[in-house]
Amino acid sequence: MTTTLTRNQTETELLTDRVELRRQIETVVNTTPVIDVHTHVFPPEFDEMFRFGIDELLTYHYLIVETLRSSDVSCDHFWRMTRTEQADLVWKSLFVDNTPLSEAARGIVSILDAFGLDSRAPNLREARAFFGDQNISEHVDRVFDMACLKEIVMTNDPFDELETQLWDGGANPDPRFHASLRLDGLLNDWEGAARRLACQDISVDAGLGRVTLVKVRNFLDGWIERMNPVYMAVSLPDSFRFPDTDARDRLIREVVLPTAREHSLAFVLMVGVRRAVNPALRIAGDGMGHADMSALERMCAQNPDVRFLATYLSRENQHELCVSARKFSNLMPFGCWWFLNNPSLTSEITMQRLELLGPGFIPQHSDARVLEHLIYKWRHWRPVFIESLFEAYGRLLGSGRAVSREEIIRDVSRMSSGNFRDWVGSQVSYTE
Ligand code: FIX
Ligand code: ZN
Repeated sequence: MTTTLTRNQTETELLTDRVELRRQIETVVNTTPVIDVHTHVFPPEFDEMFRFGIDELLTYHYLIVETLRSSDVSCDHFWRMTRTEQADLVWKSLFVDNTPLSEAARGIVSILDAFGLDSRAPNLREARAFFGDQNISEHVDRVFDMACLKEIVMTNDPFDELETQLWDGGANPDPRFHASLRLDGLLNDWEGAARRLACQDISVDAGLGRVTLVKVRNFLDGWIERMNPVYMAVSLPDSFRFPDTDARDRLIREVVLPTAREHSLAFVLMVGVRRAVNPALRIAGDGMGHADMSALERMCAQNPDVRFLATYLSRENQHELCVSARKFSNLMPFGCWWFLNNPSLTSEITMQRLELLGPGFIPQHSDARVLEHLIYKWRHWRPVFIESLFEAYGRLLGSGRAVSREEIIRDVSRMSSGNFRDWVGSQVSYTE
């Protein structure tokens, strides 16, 4: 049941019935295309960096750790196996010998189900044949459709040799794939960066003298020109401080922030990762820790003319991040990162953000590494978003204000793409 009210001479259908309210939220969320603001997915033009299909999906680092916990295979042995053997082992351990209850394992079930493939199959024959038969460009379109995605942001590392070759060769990615300039190599390992810069005939001094700072700045300017990124980004440890006394601090202060300001590029901070807690697990070996939010607050306070996007890995930082965002209008919280991307936590975090920030945040990003991850990450997210919005609009109704379908569309569009577009500028499109 809906009530019609005439307000400012506009007819607005107010959703006063909870069943109808829920139905409208579901329809809007399930049909509003999203901009995925942080992924590790690349388009087919990026050759080997374009990852798709069942073997890539099963050798996702989330599933590798789960496999090594439930089989007798050692890390060393696992890394000596071919990718096909690794995928077979993951399949047997997590999907045949066990029930795929974890979020990452359920993700594979959702992907297989989306393509009509059997998640109870005793081996990967059928799935391999299916993915092997796909026309790649049609497959990419289909995945974007299935995930209801409009555009995505890649993670582009200017120190990655393969990637450098692609950009040097005039890479021209599918316009749905936006670049982002990832600065981990520069900011988290200055000694290594100095060596890699030297290999590119950019000689720098370890002490970060004035000439070196200019060279690093030129390096970033060059990459911005080549990649046309939508933002610059870095992942940071839980021990991150600002100000600090290390090379990272000087590089952020004297190179990155001026670059952000002059190119009008947002700076993305992903905080709380403890890299290589278990080095034997390689890419799967990172952990997490609770970070000091006052570092970000100081950065926002000292740089009111720079726009920051931030995500924190620890559950304990989520409430603080909301409070910081209330204090700094140049700070946009985004996504439920990595170990947080499980329904129990995404639902808690999203509710907390709605309560403290209204629609002024970017609720989710996928962090997908393999094309078809986009399907499960977004399909698992939408029911959580629907529940959270139903709770929030339902409470509003209880307080005496019903919303209209148009208002739901406005809010969902804002959170799905509008907030990001406002932050990074018109390079990305607006979802209406
Ligand atoms: O630093 C990052 O961008 C992280 O998201 C990744 O490095 C991490 O391995 C990941 O895939 C998390 O989802
Ligand atoms: Zn990531």
